[in-house]
Amino acid sequence: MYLKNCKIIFYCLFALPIFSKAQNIDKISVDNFYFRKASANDVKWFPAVVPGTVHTDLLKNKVIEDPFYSTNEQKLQWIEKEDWEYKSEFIVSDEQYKSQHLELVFEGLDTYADVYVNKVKLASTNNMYRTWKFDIKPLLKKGKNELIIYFHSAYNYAIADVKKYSVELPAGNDRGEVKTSVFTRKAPCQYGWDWGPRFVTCGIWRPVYIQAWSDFKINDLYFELVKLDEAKASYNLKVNINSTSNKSLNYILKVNGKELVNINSKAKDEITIPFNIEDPKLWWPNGYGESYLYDVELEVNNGKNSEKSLHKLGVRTVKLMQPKDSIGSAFYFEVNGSPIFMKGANYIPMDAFLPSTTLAKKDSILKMVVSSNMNMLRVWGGGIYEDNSFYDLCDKYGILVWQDFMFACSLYPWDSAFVDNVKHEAIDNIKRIRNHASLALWCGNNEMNEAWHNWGWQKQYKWNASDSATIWHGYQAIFEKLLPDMVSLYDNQHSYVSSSPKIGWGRADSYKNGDSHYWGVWWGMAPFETYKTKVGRFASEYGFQAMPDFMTINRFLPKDQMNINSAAMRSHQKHASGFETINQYQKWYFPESSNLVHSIYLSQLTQSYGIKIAIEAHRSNKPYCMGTLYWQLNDCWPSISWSSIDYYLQPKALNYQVKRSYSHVLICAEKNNDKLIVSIISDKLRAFNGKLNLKLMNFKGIVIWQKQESVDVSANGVAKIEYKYNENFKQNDSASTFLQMELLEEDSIISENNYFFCYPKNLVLPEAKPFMQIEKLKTGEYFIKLKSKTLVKDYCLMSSIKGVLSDNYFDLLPNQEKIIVFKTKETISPVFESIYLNDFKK
Ligand code: BMA
Repeated sequence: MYLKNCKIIFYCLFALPIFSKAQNIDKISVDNFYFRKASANDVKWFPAVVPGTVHTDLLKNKVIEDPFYSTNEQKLQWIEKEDWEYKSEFIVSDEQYKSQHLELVFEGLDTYADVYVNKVKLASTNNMYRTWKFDIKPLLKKGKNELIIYFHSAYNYAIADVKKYSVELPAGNDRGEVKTSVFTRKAPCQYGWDWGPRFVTCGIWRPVYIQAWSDFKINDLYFELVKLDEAKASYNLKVNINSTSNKSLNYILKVNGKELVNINSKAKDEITIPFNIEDPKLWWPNGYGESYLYDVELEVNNGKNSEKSLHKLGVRTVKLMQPKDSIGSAFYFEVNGSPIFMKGANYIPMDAFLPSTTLAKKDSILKMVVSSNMNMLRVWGGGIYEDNSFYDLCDKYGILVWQDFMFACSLYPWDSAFVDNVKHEAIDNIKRIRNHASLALWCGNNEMNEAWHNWGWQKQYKWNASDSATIWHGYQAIFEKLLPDMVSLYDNQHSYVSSSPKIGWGRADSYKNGDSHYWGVWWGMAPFETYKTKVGRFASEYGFQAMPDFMTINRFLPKDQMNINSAAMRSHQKHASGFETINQYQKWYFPESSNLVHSIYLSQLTQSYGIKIAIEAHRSNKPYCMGTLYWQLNDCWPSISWSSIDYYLQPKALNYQVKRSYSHVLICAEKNNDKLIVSIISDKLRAFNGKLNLKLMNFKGIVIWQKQESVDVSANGVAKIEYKYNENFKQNDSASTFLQMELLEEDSIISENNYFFCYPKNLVLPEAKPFMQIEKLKTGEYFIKLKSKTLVKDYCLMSSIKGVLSDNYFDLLPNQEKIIVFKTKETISPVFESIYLNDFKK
């Protein structure tokens, strides 16, 4: 026994190190950066944070005030007109210096950067979306080395490009004196948007490091699913390798720790490794089952050194289906062979200063997305191709991603240098994102096709026929040729559409073919009810603004500017007539507000009321309509916008409503002439029998009419039950009754909703005196128990401290207890204030 143990110890101490292989890549960190304004050479260098931006570095060094506070945005516009320099010293050890290759990698440089190593100019970059790699071995020495990056003012730099074009290219959201944004491959929304500030920043916005390696290196992998059935998933793993020696390499592939492949190859640049996963566990989107991910490890070694590449692989198929039918052409996604109704939102960058978004913040918002019952986000084309961590989280949480290429609402140049730059950008990002289980679709641009046909540009910019032909040819070259070609070359497993939408909302065809952006509500000032008739095949944009939470407003408004007309408030509302539009709709549906808190509350209710109508219309028209993505999920700074979650991740009323409206099974009602139609929309992929409970009651809880029905709901189907309105409901006062709807499956409630017969402002709500009891649990959470003798309409709880409420902006039904859970990290006890519609005078 003793001897045996000795052997084991010997083996562990001595044998393992002898047999294990050394890492083939040594990563040299490049940090300790400093920066300065380039025009003042004698000015001292300030410490910088990389990844970062010049604005956030200036803020950290107290050179500028908080760009998001008050009207500071205006004061900080000088920064974009300056050039900025960053420098770092890094050490290359003797051992590292012996490597055959020393490769400097920038995962992102924003944007026009001259890169110098030991005072020698290495390169000039011109695209923030590209990964830049340079073999710098000949420029390096052992020991201390210097890296300098000189950022040209993106604004000044691109003016020369603007001048080269004989026509003006539209860029309506660009608030610059000269519209340079479309000439620069840089996040369009940095130049200003109708929800965002203008901060044309610069900096090393993604990681930078040096890779020291010899003989071989894995460049990238591609998991190509060849066949999927219940018994197995067959893949071709395409490994792009850089092998500089004549010796063969070993390739060892493990899935969940089990070795599936162990082969030898002398391949120099590419090798295909077929492998099978038996009895595959599928990856499903949120709501449909587990989003299962396999751990895949590819090891490449030459007997001496090894490199390992780790991946999370979701086994699934996702296809965009666009069959023609008697009405037009459908637009839906099939996941693992089943048509899936997409419920989600449009996603914009989470911060005007992109690297400021922490992983924890991304994780938090994606958890909110999951708990809102969403299964899709559209990464909108005016921002960025997100960081890898974003797609990792989407894989983990089962959130499908509709990925736009970064082009929005404008027209772009077509010269060969620009197109070539876009080509490399596309290749970099397709390769980076294609293996994610969450990826569902590539889309060329946001609204550019619609804009070309419907936004009156030809007249506005006075293009003649030949200008128009050239511009349109330029558009086609990128969106109808280059990008689809790159997608089919590097990612043949995902579909591509050239523009979202194909047809603008002003044309009837928009509701018959493909995806649609419906902006008749908001931009067209149409009433919310219009959502019921303007139902497209897939609603990829529609939305309405609301003010953010009071806590958020408190953070960006000075005390003396706490009103809607103050300069500070107006500078955080980027839509020219945003407040006026909110007010107009509010007047149609809700009582008027008399102070700021009420304005916040009512604007949020108005937004949530409108979007509820839209979602119910989209879902009850399934399968004609197969998706609903409202505009917009989030904010990039504290602002008044279309978002449902604000910059500080404070949910608006809409966030709570979406959770209800996106439930896996939705029950809703709709009056149609003399009928009231109750719809049950099921996203379950199996049929079920449900028990429907309907109660018409007054606001004191007296039941006037009730009905129980057994309803068979088909798999992925919609069941509609019609009630004669006159017989059942009309005799009751529509201003003081409502229909409570519940759907049960095997005695548990799977869906509930309330239908009111008139606008909220016309309801005759009794005075409410809800009872509230707060209990602190041992876990640190609070239970808020609420009960009332009368209906409390649109009950909003406002906490004195930061925390998360399990529900808010709900209807508290008469005589029914409701328990809300409040989670907080703070140690002081919360105090809750309440607002509800009953307190507003008609
Ligand atoms: C949509 C988007 C954005 C814009 C939003 C609200 O069409 O694509 O361009 O912010 O409208 O106006």
